[in-house]
Amino acid sequence: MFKKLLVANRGTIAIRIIRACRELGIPTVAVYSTADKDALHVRMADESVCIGPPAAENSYLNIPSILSAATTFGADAVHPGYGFLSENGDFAEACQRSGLTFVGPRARHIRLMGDKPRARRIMTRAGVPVLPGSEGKGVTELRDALADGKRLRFPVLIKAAAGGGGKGMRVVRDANELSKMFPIAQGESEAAFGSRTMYLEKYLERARHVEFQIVADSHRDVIHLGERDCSIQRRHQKVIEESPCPVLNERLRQKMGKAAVRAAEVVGYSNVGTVEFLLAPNHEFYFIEMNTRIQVEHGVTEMVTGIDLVKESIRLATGEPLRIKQKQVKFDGAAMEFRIYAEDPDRHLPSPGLVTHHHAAGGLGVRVETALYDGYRVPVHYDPLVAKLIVHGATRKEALARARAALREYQIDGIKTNIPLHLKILHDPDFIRGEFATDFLNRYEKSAPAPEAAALKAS
Ligand code: MV4
Repeated sequence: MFKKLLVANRGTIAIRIIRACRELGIPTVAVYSTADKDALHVRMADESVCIGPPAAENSYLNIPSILSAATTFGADAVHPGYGFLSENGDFAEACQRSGLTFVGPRARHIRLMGDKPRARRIMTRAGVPVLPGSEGKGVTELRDALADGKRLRFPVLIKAAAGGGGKGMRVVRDANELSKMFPIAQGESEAAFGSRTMYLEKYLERARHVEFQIVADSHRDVIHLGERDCSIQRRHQKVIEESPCPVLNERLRQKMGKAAVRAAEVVGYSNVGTVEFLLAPNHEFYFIEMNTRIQVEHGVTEMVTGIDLVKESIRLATGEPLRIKQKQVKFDGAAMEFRIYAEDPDRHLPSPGLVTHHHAAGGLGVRVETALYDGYRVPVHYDPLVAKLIVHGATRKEALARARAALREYQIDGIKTNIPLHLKILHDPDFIRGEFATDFLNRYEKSAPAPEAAALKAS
């Protein structure tokens, strides 16, 4: 086992990794920016080191700074968590070159899955269904994009070849819109990822976003731990995730699970990962991308399987083989995660500042992952995710009841959060029935009236 692990992250995931290391008996080193000197992950780790100023580019994304912290403190492993350097192939490679084990897949697999057109190509060849879209290496010229748009028939989505998670994504409904939006999307992709290469995909309306958790060892053994429905998103930021997906039957779960395992197997993937699919209303499903990291919503899968994914990621990084077979994976009940963001819900703006009072909800089937405490100041420099409330129940109905009770109990004073939005969603009849798709949250946007309200006006 590792002698010491450096946690190359902050916030909820840094704390989650430190807890896993405690259980495994591995001492931890926290890194922090000057904006995070009072952060909980710094207090919880065995040792800590400042790696730079607040701007992430100079601290949590500063590869030389993090590597020198790891070697100075005698760490032999680095856990990147999610976000920041977690899907940076250069960082994974630099760790190995410095004699550090990167807790995650090999650099090759990070790069491969980071190139979305290449991932689509590999999946097509492996018999994993993908949506009709641009072939080859993607498109950089408008005239090629227009040819693809015509072939695919509108509406289509413009996506960044180096993107992911919906960043820089644009729906276009005709050739005129495509001509206008293509250069804009390219500019955004250039700014965000340093690449002007895009690809087009047929736009699937009213789909559900269903992703499978996979776990793979470095001996080519791969299993899946079921799915998470992540359809409830706002501007490509997930808000609620749940497992099981309310509309999957056992036959479809097995079919999609097999496709997810196949996706990991064909490339020889190792460690934890997520295969994202879109599920159409007619139950056809399509691979959209693979995430080569532990995800924010991993806790949902942990609650239904009882498997600690962070401990697994660390064990797998040592080269340990998988200890369970697919048949031994047991799914118990239903779990949901509610992401609590420090944000002003009306104005859609982050709401950083001083937390004057924090009381986390508790009780049977209630789990809270947070970096908040009384008197903590939420910095302006990073992602506004401040807590994750995860509930588990024997049934989805029980999980919903626990979520309502827990969200009423949860108190965060001093900053604004989206807890009121969660409580509204928890009373939405379609959400309660499990009948929702990726467009669900539009009805909670000020600009778009709820379908019922629109229907009333029309009548
Ligand atoms: C799509 C799609 C429909 N058609 N691709 C968003 C996140 C990224 N991983 C992929 N995403 C989507 N890709 C095609 N071809 C729908 C989504 C999508 C979505 C789109 C609009 C509003 C909310 C959404 C939530 C989840 C997925």
